[in-house]
Amino acid sequence: MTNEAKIIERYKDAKEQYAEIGVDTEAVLKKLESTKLSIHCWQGDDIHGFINPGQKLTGGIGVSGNFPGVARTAEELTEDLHEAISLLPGKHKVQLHTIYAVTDKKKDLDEIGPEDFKYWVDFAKKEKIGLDMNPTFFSHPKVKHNFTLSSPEKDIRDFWIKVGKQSREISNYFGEALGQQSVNNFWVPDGYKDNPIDKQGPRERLIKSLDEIMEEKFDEKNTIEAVEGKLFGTGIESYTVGSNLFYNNYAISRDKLWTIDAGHWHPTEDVSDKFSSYLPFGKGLMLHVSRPVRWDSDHVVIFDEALLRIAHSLVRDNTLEKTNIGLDFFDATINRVASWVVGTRATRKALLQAMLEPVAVLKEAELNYDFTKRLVLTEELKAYPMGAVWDYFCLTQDKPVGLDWYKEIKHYEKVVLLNR
Ligand code: RNT
Ligand code: ZN
Repeated sequence: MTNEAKIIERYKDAKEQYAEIGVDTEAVLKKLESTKLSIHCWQGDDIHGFINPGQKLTGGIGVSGNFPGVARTAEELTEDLHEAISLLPGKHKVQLHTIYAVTDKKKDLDEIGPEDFKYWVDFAKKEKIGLDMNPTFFSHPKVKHNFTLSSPEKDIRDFWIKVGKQSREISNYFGEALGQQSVNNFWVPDGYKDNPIDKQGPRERLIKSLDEIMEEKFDEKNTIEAVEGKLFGTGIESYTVGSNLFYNNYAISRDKLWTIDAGHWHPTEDVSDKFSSYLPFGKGLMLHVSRPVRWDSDHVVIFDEALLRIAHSLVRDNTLEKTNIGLDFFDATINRVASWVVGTRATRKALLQAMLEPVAVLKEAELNYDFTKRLVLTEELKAYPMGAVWDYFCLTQDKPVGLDWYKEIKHYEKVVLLNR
Protein backbone atom coordinates (compact mmCIF):
# COMPACT_ATOMS: atom_id res chain seq x y z
CA MET A 1 0.00 0.00 0.00
CA THR A 2 1.26 3.49 -0.74
CA ASN A 3 1.57 5.93 2.07
CA GLU A 4 -1.39 7.84 0.69
CA ALA A 5 -3.56 4.74 0.60
CA LYS A 6 -2.62 4.00 4.21
CA ILE A 7 -3.66 7.48 5.31
CA ILE A 8 -7.01 7.06 3.56
CA GLU A 9 -7.47 3.62 5.07
CA ARG A 10 -6.77 4.86 8.57
CA TYR A 11 -9.15 7.77 8.03
CA LYS A 12 -11.94 5.41 6.99
CA ASP A 13 -11.55 3.51 10.26
CA ALA A 14 -11.50 6.69 12.27
CA LYS A 15 -14.55 8.01 10.42
CA GLU A 16 -16.49 4.90 11.43
CA GLN A 17 -15.39 5.14 15.01
CA TYR A 18 -16.48 8.76 15.26
CA ALA A 19 -19.74 8.04 13.43
CA GLU A 20 -20.62 5.51 16.14
CA ILE A 21 -20.76 8.33 18.68
CA GLY A 22 -22.61 10.66 16.34
CA VAL A 23 -19.74 12.72 14.89
CA ASP A 24 -19.74 13.39 11.15
CA THR A 25 -16.05 13.75 10.27
CA GLU A 26 -16.78 15.02 6.74
CA ALA A 27 -18.78 17.95 8.11
CA VAL A 28 -16.05 18.56 10.67
CA LEU A 29 -13.36 18.77 8.00
CA LYS A 30 -15.35 21.35 6.02
CA LYS A 31 -15.77 23.50 9.08
CA LEU A 32 -12.14 23.08 10.03
CA GLU A 33 -10.95 24.18 6.62
CA SER A 34 -13.00 27.36 6.58
CA THR A 35 -11.99 28.50 10.06
CA LYS A 36 -9.43 31.22 9.40
CA LEU A 37 -6.31 31.51 11.50
CA SER A 38 -4.52 34.83 11.42
CA ILE A 39 -0.75 34.36 11.45
CA HIS A 40 1.24 37.21 13.01
CA CYS A 41 3.97 38.43 10.68
CA TRP A 42 6.19 39.59 13.56
CA GLN A 43 7.47 36.12 14.50
CA GLY A 44 9.54 36.25 11.31
CA ASP A 45 11.66 39.29 12.16
CA ASP A 46 11.55 39.57 15.96
CA ILE A 47 9.10 42.53 15.72
CA HIS A 48 11.56 44.93 14.10
CA GLY A 49 9.62 45.98 11.03
CA PHE A 50 11.01 47.95 8.12
CA ILE A 51 10.34 51.54 9.12
CA ASN A 52 12.97 51.88 11.79
CA PRO A 53 14.70 48.50 11.92
CA GLY A 54 17.57 49.55 14.23
CA GLN A 55 15.16 50.78 16.89
CA LYS A 56 15.29 49.02 20.25
CA LEU A 57 12.10 47.13 21.16
CA THR A 58 10.11 48.98 23.80
CA GLY A 59 6.70 48.63 25.36
CA GLY A 60 7.49 45.63 27.52
CA ILE A 61 7.71 43.16 24.66
CA GLY A 62 10.97 41.33 24.36
CA VAL A 63 12.29 38.67 22.02
CA SER A 64 15.05 36.36 23.19
CA GLY A 65 17.36 34.23 21.09
CA ASN A 66 19.39 34.72 17.92
CA PHE A 67 18.62 31.80 15.65
CA PRO A 68 20.16 32.56 12.23
CA GLY A 69 18.13 33.67 9.25
CA VAL A 70 15.95 36.41 10.72
CA ALA A 71 14.04 38.21 7.95
CA ARG A 72 15.55 41.66 7.31
CA THR A 73 13.48 42.89 4.41
CA ALA A 74 9.92 42.65 3.13
CA GLU A 75 11.09 40.20 0.48
CA GLU A 76 12.64 37.92 3.09
CA LEU A 77 9.66 38.11 5.40
CA THR A 78 7.16 37.29 2.67
CA GLU A 79 9.43 34.53 1.38
CA ASP A 80 9.38 33.00 4.89
CA LEU A 81 5.64 33.48 5.28
CA HIS A 82 5.07 31.84 1.92
CA GLU A 83 7.14 28.87 3.08
CA ALA A 84 5.14 28.61 6.33
CA ILE A 85 1.78 28.92 4.58
CA SER A 86 2.78 26.20 2.12
CA LEU A 87 2.95 23.81 5.09
CA LEU A 88 -0.34 24.82 6.71
CA PRO A 89 -3.72 23.29 5.88
CA GLY A 90 -6.83 25.48 6.06
CA LYS A 91 -7.64 29.16 5.41
CA HIS A 92 -5.45 31.95 6.73
CA LYS A 93 -4.94 35.62 7.23
CA VAL A 94 -1.75 37.47 8.12
CA GLN A 95 -1.59 40.12 10.82
CA LEU A 96 0.53 43.17 10.06
CA HIS A 97 1.69 46.21 12.01
CA THR A 98 2.34 49.79 10.87
CA ILE A 99 6.10 49.13 11.10
CA TYR A 100 5.78 46.60 8.25
CA ALA A 101 4.99 49.27 5.67
CA VAL A 102 7.00 48.94 2.47
CA THR A 103 7.94 52.39 1.20
CA ASP A 104 10.89 53.99 -0.63
CA LYS A 105 10.42 57.34 1.11
CA LYS A 106 11.60 57.97 4.65
CA LYS A 107 8.34 58.21 6.57
CA ASP A 108 7.55 58.45 10.24
CA LEU A 109 4.93 56.12 11.79
CA ASP A 110 2.17 58.74 11.63
CA GLU A 111 2.69 59.31 7.90
CA ILE A 112 2.25 55.73 6.81
CA GLY A 113 -0.90 55.08 4.84
CA PRO A 114 -2.60 52.55 2.57
CA GLU A 115 -0.22 53.29 -0.32
CA ASP A 116 2.61 51.82 1.77
CA PHE A 117 0.89 48.44 2.05
CA LYS A 118 0.34 47.69 -1.61
CA TYR A 119 3.19 45.20 -1.41
CA TRP A 120 1.29 43.23 1.24
CA VAL A 121 -2.01 43.35 -0.59
CA ASP A 122 -0.31 41.92 -3.68
CA PHE A 123 1.23 39.20 -1.50
CA ALA A 124 -2.14 38.42 0.10
CA LYS A 125 -3.80 38.13 -3.30
CA LYS A 126 -1.11 35.73 -4.48
CA GLU A 127 -1.43 33.60 -1.35
CA LYS A 128 -5.25 33.86 -1.31
CA ILE A 129 -5.27 35.06 2.28
CA GLY A 130 -6.78 37.98 4.20
CA LEU A 131 -4.93 40.68 6.11
CA ASP A 132 -5.43 42.02 9.63
CA MET A 133 -3.88 45.21 10.96
CA ASN A 134 -2.27 46.52 14.15
CA PRO A 135 -1.27 50.15 14.63
CA THR A 136 2.22 50.21 16.17
CA PHE A 137 2.38 52.07 19.48
CA PHE A 138 5.83 50.98 20.60
CA SER A 139 9.54 50.94 19.67
CA HIS A 140 9.55 54.65 18.79
CA PRO A 141 11.06 57.77 20.41
CA LYS A 142 7.57 59.23 20.85
CA VAL A 143 6.75 56.56 23.44
CA LYS A 144 7.52 58.99 26.27
CA HIS A 145 8.05 57.49 29.73
CA ASN A 146 5.98 54.51 28.56
CA PHE A 147 3.02 56.63 27.45
CA THR A 148 1.36 57.02 24.05
CA LEU A 149 -2.39 57.61 23.68
CA SER A 150 -2.79 58.38 27.39
CA SER A 151 0.24 60.65 27.68
CA PRO A 152 -0.27 63.81 29.73
CA GLU A 153 1.25 65.73 26.78
CA LYS A 154 -1.08 66.73 24.00
CA ASP A 155 1.51 66.64 21.22
CA ILE A 156 2.52 63.09 22.17
CA ARG A 157 -1.13 62.01 22.21
CA ASP A 158 -1.75 63.73 18.89
CA PHE A 159 1.12 61.90 17.22
CA TRP A 160 -0.27 58.54 18.31
CA ILE A 161 -3.86 59.51 17.48
CA LYS A 162 -2.64 60.13 13.94
CA VAL A 163 -0.99 56.67 13.89
CA GLY A 164 -4.32 55.18 15.02
CA LYS A 165 -6.32 57.06 12.38
CA GLN A 166 -3.92 56.05 9.62
CA SER A 167 -4.18 52.41 10.68
CA ARG A 168 -7.93 52.53 10.11
CA GLU A 169 -7.37 53.76 6.55
CA ILE A 170 -4.89 50.93 6.01
CA SER A 171 -7.19 48.30 7.48
CA ASN A 172 -10.08 49.60 5.39
CA TYR A 173 -7.88 49.30 2.31
CA PHE A 174 -7.12 45.66 3.20
CA GLY A 175 -10.84 44.93 3.50
CA GLU A 176 -11.72 46.64 0.23
CA ALA A 177 -8.86 45.18 -1.76
CA LEU A 178 -9.24 41.62 -0.50
CA GLY A 179 -13.03 41.44 -0.13
CA GLN A 180 -12.92 40.28 3.48
CA GLN A 181 -13.06 42.09 6.80
CA SER A 182 -9.74 43.16 8.28
CA VAL A 183 -9.54 43.32 12.06
CA ASN A 184 -7.60 46.35 13.28
CA ASN A 185 -6.20 45.53 16.69
CA PHE A 186 -5.21 48.28 19.14
CA TRP A 187 -2.75 47.63 21.92
CA VAL A 188 -0.79 50.37 23.72
CA PRO A 189 2.00 49.87 26.27
CA ASP A 190 1.00 52.78 28.54
CA GLY A 191 1.61 52.39 32.26
CA TYR A 192 3.78 52.95 35.30
CA LYS A 193 6.53 50.87 36.82
CA ASP A 194 5.68 52.01 40.30
CA ASN A 195 2.49 52.89 42.14
CA PRO A 196 0.71 55.82 40.53
CA ILE A 197 -1.21 58.50 42.35
CA ASP A 198 -3.71 59.19 39.59
CA LYS A 199 -5.22 56.05 38.09
CA GLN A 200 -8.24 57.74 36.58
CA GLY A 201 -6.60 60.50 34.53
CA PRO A 202 -4.62 58.30 32.13
CA ARG A 203 -7.64 56.09 31.52
CA GLU A 204 -9.82 59.11 30.76
CA ARG A 205 -7.19 60.36 28.34
CA LEU A 206 -6.99 56.93 26.69
CA ILE A 207 -10.78 56.91 26.20
CA LYS A 208 -10.66 60.38 24.64
CA SER A 209 -7.81 59.49 22.31
CA LEU A 210 -9.46 56.25 21.20
CA ASP A 211 -12.79 58.02 20.65
CA GLU A 212 -11.05 60.61 18.50
CA ILE A 213 -9.39 57.86 16.46
CA MET A 214 -12.73 56.08 15.99
CA GLU A 215 -14.65 59.23 14.93
CA GLU A 216 -14.67 58.47 11.22
CA LYS A 217 -17.12 55.79 10.14
CA PHE A 218 -15.86 52.94 8.02
CA ASP A 219 -17.88 50.13 6.52
CA GLU A 220 -17.55 47.16 8.88
CA LYS A 221 -17.56 44.90 5.88
CA ASN A 222 -14.00 46.12 5.40
CA THR A 223 -12.65 46.92 8.82
CA ILE A 224 -13.49 46.69 12.49
CA GLU A 225 -11.44 47.69 15.51
CA ALA A 226 -10.48 45.37 18.32
CA VAL A 227 -8.97 46.54 21.63
CA GLU A 228 -6.42 44.50 23.56
CA GLY A 229 -5.85 44.86 27.28
CA LYS A 230 -3.22 43.45 29.54
CA LEU A 231 -2.53 42.68 33.16
CA PHE A 232 0.98 44.11 33.17
CA GLY A 233 4.17 44.40 31.16
CA THR A 234 7.85 44.55 32.05
CA GLY A 235 8.49 48.13 33.11
CA ILE A 236 4.83 48.74 33.80
CA GLU A 237 4.35 46.25 36.61
CA SER A 238 2.26 48.45 38.88
CA TYR A 239 -0.27 50.02 36.57
CA THR A 240 -1.45 49.30 33.02
CA VAL A 241 -3.72 52.02 31.65
CA GLY A 242 -5.36 49.67 29.15
CA SER A 243 -6.25 46.92 31.59
CA ASN A 244 -8.41 43.99 30.56
CA LEU A 245 -11.46 45.40 32.32
CA PHE A 246 -10.89 48.80 30.73
CA TYR A 247 -11.00 47.39 27.21
CA ASN A 248 -13.79 44.98 27.98
CA ASN A 249 -15.90 48.03 28.83
CA TYR A 250 -14.57 50.09 25.94
CA ALA A 251 -15.43 47.38 23.43
CA ILE A 252 -18.94 46.91 24.81
CA SER A 253 -19.74 50.62 24.99
CA ARG A 254 -18.31 51.41 21.52
CA ASP A 255 -19.58 48.26 19.79
CA LYS A 256 -16.07 47.07 18.91
CA LEU A 257 -14.31 43.73 19.30
CA TRP A 258 -12.50 42.82 22.49
CA THR A 259 -9.13 41.14 22.13
CA ILE A 260 -8.21 38.42 24.56
CA ASP A 261 -4.51 37.59 24.49
CA ALA A 262 -3.92 34.29 26.27
CA GLY A 263 -0.76 35.69 27.88
CA HIS A 264 -2.31 38.80 29.37
CA TRP A 265 -3.81 37.33 32.52
CA HIS A 266 -2.69 35.91 35.78
CA PRO A 267 -1.05 32.56 34.90
CA THR A 268 -3.71 30.55 36.70
CA GLU A 269 -6.65 32.30 35.06
CA ASP A 270 -8.63 30.23 32.57
CA VAL A 271 -8.79 32.45 29.51
CA SER A 272 -11.34 30.24 27.77
CA ASP A 273 -13.87 30.87 30.50
CA LYS A 274 -14.11 34.50 29.45
CA PHE A 275 -15.63 33.99 25.99
CA SER A 276 -19.09 32.98 27.11
CA SER A 277 -19.14 35.68 29.76
CA TYR A 278 -18.37 38.33 27.18
CA LEU A 279 -20.07 37.28 23.96
CA PRO A 280 -23.70 37.55 25.13
CA PHE A 281 -23.02 41.27 25.54
CA GLY A 282 -20.40 42.03 22.93
CA LYS A 283 -20.18 42.16 19.17
CA GLY A 284 -17.32 39.67 18.95
CA LEU A 285 -13.84 38.67 19.96
CA MET A 286 -10.34 38.76 18.61
CA LEU A 287 -7.97 36.22 20.12
CA HIS A 288 -4.25 36.38 20.42
CA VAL A 289 -3.44 32.75 20.93
CA SER A 290 -0.17 32.66 22.82
CA ARG A 291 1.57 30.58 25.48
CA PRO A 292 2.54 32.29 28.68
CA VAL A 293 5.16 30.33 30.61
CA ARG A 294 4.97 31.76 34.15
CA TRP A 295 4.32 35.21 32.66
CA ASP A 296 3.48 36.87 29.32
CA SER A 297 6.46 35.14 27.74
CA ASP A 298 4.93 34.61 24.29
CA HIS A 299 6.25 31.08 23.77
CA VAL A 300 5.29 29.22 20.62
CA VAL A 301 1.80 27.79 20.97
CA ILE A 302 1.67 24.03 21.48
CA PHE A 303 -1.13 21.49 21.71
CA ASP A 304 -1.54 21.84 25.45
CA GLU A 305 -4.40 21.89 27.91
CA ALA A 306 -4.80 25.68 27.77
CA LEU A 307 -5.08 25.67 23.98
CA LEU A 308 -7.55 22.79 24.06
CA ARG A 309 -9.71 24.65 26.56
CA ILE A 310 -9.82 27.62 24.18
CA ALA A 311 -10.81 25.41 21.23
CA HIS A 312 -13.37 23.47 23.26
CA SER A 313 -15.07 26.63 24.51
CA LEU A 314 -15.44 28.09 21.02
CA VAL A 315 -16.74 24.87 19.50
CA ARG A 316 -19.02 23.75 22.33
CA ASP A 317 -20.59 27.20 22.64
CA ASN A 318 -20.79 27.59 18.88
CA THR A 319 -19.04 30.96 18.94
CA LEU A 320 -16.43 30.46 16.24
CA GLU A 321 -18.36 32.77 13.96
CA LYS A 322 -18.07 35.65 16.39
CA THR A 323 -14.40 35.01 17.07
CA ASN A 324 -11.35 36.00 15.07
CA ILE A 325 -8.49 33.71 15.90
CA GLY A 326 -5.06 35.28 15.66
CA LEU A 327 -1.71 34.06 16.91
CA ASP A 328 0.77 36.09 18.92
CA PHE A 329 4.10 34.67 19.99
CA PHE A 330 7.76 35.32 19.30
CA ASP A 331 10.68 33.02 19.92
CA ALA A 332 14.05 33.63 18.31
CA THR A 333 15.78 30.62 19.88
CA ILE A 334 14.40 28.32 17.16
CA ASN A 335 13.80 28.36 13.43
CA ARG A 336 11.23 31.16 13.09
CA VAL A 337 9.47 29.60 10.11
CA ALA A 338 9.15 26.30 12.00
CA SER A 339 7.67 28.16 14.95
CA TRP A 340 4.89 29.60 12.78
CA VAL A 341 4.15 26.13 11.49
CA VAL A 342 4.20 24.50 14.93
CA GLY A 343 1.95 27.16 16.51
CA THR A 344 -0.52 27.36 13.64
CA ARG A 345 -0.78 23.60 13.15
CA ALA A 346 -1.23 23.14 16.91
CA THR A 347 -4.07 25.66 16.94
CA ARG A 348 -5.85 24.01 14.04
CA LYS A 349 -5.31 20.57 15.56
CA ALA A 350 -6.86 21.77 18.81
CA LEU A 351 -9.87 23.01 16.85
CA LEU A 352 -10.13 19.63 15.17
CA GLN A 353 -9.97 17.82 18.51
CA ALA A 354 -12.79 20.04 19.75
CA MET A 355 -14.88 19.60 16.60
CA LEU A 356 -14.63 15.81 16.89
CA GLU A 357 -16.80 15.81 20.00
CA PRO A 358 -20.48 14.84 19.98
CA VAL A 359 -21.37 18.22 21.48
CA ALA A 360 -25.15 17.71 21.33
CA VAL A 361 -24.87 14.39 23.17
CA LEU A 362 -22.67 15.92 25.84
CA LYS A 363 -25.00 18.88 26.30
CA GLU A 364 -27.94 16.57 26.67
CA ALA A 365 -26.14 14.50 29.29
CA GLU A 366 -25.35 17.68 31.17
CA LEU A 367 -28.94 18.91 31.02
CA ASN A 368 -30.07 15.55 32.37
CA TYR A 369 -27.60 15.88 35.24
CA ASP A 370 -25.84 12.81 33.87
CA PHE A 371 -22.41 13.96 34.93
CA THR A 372 -21.06 10.43 34.82
CA LYS A 373 -21.75 10.14 31.11
CA ARG A 374 -20.25 13.59 30.51
CA LEU A 375 -17.04 12.55 32.25
CA VAL A 376 -16.81 9.09 30.70
CA LEU A 377 -17.34 10.36 27.16
CA THR A 378 -14.93 13.28 27.37
CA GLU A 379 -12.26 11.06 28.90
CA GLU A 380 -12.62 8.24 26.37
CA LEU A 381 -12.58 10.72 23.48
CA LYS A 382 -9.05 11.72 24.39
CA ALA A 383 -7.78 8.42 22.95
CA TYR A 384 -9.93 8.49 19.79
CA PRO A 385 -8.00 8.54 16.50
CA MET A 386 -7.89 12.27 15.92
CA GLY A 387 -4.44 11.90 14.33
CA ALA A 388 -5.86 9.82 11.48
CA VAL A 389 -8.40 12.54 10.71
CA TRP A 390 -5.71 15.23 10.91
CA ASP A 391 -3.41 13.37 8.52
CA TYR A 392 -6.25 12.89 6.07
CA PHE A 393 -7.10 16.59 6.34
CA CYS A 394 -3.48 17.56 5.50
CA LEU A 395 -3.48 15.11 2.59
CA THR A 396 -6.70 16.44 1.09
CA GLN A 397 -5.44 20.00 1.52
CA ASP A 398 -2.29 19.04 -0.37
CA LYS A 399 -0.13 19.88 2.64
CA PRO A 400 2.60 17.71 4.19
CA VAL A 401 1.41 14.91 6.46
CA GLY A 402 3.01 14.27 9.85
CA LEU A 403 6.71 14.96 10.07
CA ASP A 404 7.06 15.54 6.32
CA TRP A 405 6.87 19.29 6.83
CA TYR A 406 9.95 19.17 9.03
CA LYS A 407 11.98 17.84 6.11
CA GLU A 408 10.85 20.82 4.04
CA ILE A 409 11.75 23.22 6.81
CA LYS A 410 15.22 21.69 7.25
CA HIS A 411 15.79 22.09 3.54
CA TYR A 412 14.57 25.70 3.62
CA GLU A 413 16.80 26.38 6.60
CA LYS A 414 19.82 25.09 4.74
CA VAL A 415 19.27 26.77 1.40
CA VAL A 416 17.62 30.02 2.53
CA LEU A 417 17.91 30.89 6.22
CA LEU A 418 21.53 29.89 6.80
CA ASN A 419 22.61 31.82 3.71
CA ARG A 420 21.29 35.17 4.92
C1 RNT B 1 1.73 42.91 23.56
C2 RNT B 1 0.52 42.48 22.82
C3 RNT B 1 0.54 42.80 21.35
C4 RNT B 1 1.87 42.52 20.68
C5 RNT B 1 1.87 42.70 19.19
C6 RNT B 1 3.25 42.69 18.60
O1 RNT B 1 1.72 42.51 24.86
O2 RNT B 1 0.30 41.13 23.01
O3 RNT B 1 -0.50 42.13 20.73
O4 RNT B 1 2.32 41.23 20.97
O5 RNT B 1 1.19 43.83 18.85
ZN1 ZN C 1 -1.24 40.22 21.82
